[in-house]
Amino acid sequence: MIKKPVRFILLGGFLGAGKTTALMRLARHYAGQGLRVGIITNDQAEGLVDTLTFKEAGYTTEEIPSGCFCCHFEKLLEASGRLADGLEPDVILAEPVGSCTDLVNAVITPLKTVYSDRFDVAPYATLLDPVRAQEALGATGPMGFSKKVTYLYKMQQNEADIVVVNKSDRLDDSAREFLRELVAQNFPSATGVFVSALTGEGFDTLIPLLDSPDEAGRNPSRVDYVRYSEGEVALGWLNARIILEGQAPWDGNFLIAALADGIQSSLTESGVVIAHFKMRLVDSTGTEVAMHVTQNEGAPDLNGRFEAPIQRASLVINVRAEGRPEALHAAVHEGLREIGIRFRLEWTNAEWDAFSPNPPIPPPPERNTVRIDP
Ligand SMILES: Nc1nc2c(ncn2[C@@H]2O[C@H](COP(=O)(O)OP(=O)(O)OP(=O)(O)O)[C@@H](O)[C@H]2O)c(=O)[nH]1
Ligand SMILES: [Mg+2]
Repeated sequence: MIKKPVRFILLGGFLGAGKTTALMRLARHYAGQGLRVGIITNDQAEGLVDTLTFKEAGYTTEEIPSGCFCCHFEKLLEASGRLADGLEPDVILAEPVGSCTDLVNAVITPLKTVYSDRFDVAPYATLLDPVRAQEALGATGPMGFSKKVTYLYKMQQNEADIVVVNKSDRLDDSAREFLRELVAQNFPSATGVFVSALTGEGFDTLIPLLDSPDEAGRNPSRVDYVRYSEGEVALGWLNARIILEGQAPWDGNFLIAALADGIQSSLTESGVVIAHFKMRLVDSTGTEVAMHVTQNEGAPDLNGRFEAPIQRASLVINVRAEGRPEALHAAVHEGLREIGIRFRLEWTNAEWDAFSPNPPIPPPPERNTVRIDP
């Protein structure tokens, strides 16, 4: 039997812009329409918090670790092939790693041309965090990224068919108007939309755009790979998995907030610019609290609550930031040392990985003409 091409929706945007939150909302929408939804996640590292989020919500999820979709195009084909063989999805929702750009040339164009029998590619949308956008596009912000990372950031939106300003629940009318102008001036070829992945506002506008038969990837950009590499390697990644064990029970809600604050302060003191710092603390009953920070200043975003004191828990820490991996390592280590003393607990079984992403590789020209069927 000949299979119908699967609708392929890639949702890009910088680290912490809200891709996972928005994709969860889109997944619920399409599943609610009776469609089968498959998810593909992507990161420079393995064992992603995002993959767990999608799997726990019950979605069949494939993870492509250790590099971006652009550099792992074959793995993207393989992952969608596995979804097609098992789940036979109607829609694939894909989240590229938030430090990746040139997705139109490297992924969307080959999928919609060479593999049009397998994929029906949706217009390409990227998400923006409003605070980050104002910093990166030069409007405000003393604690913004360097020019190197800002180049990467701008190129991410430059190639989008739809630029989506997310987190609009935090915007008043004047901020909204300001951002509307900023997006229109900087990315005139894209359609601008405001949404809140948290509340659902604006999805009644975004979804018809994603579902429209408009051509995907109408704004391919000419990415300077020297500058793109400089931007990517200026970033640092840290992943840690740790067991925390106390001499006496402790308050997990208090601990995760204190640890977030300690690490955020240490990162800031060492001049590291936070892109996305996330943690998950899970107690022995399986209760968990997730924490996200997407700026150097401001309170962490905490989801979930422990109702009882904890004696033993597992902790996952992911930091993505502009800074050297050693500085990320030192800040996280210091944060853990402080809570160790304060809560009288020990941390063991630590698995650490701190690194800068590998420089990206331009897509080979034959990707747009020669088919590979892994
Ligand atoms: N206020 C508000 N917060 C949001 C919204 N969407 C996402 N967030 C928060 O922003 C933070 C980052 O969201 P994610 O969905 O994990 O962002 P991401 O783009 O997937 O991040 P990476 O995978 O690290 O690149 C979390 O604290 C979310 O709860 C929104 O519409 N409004
Ligand atoms: Mg994510």
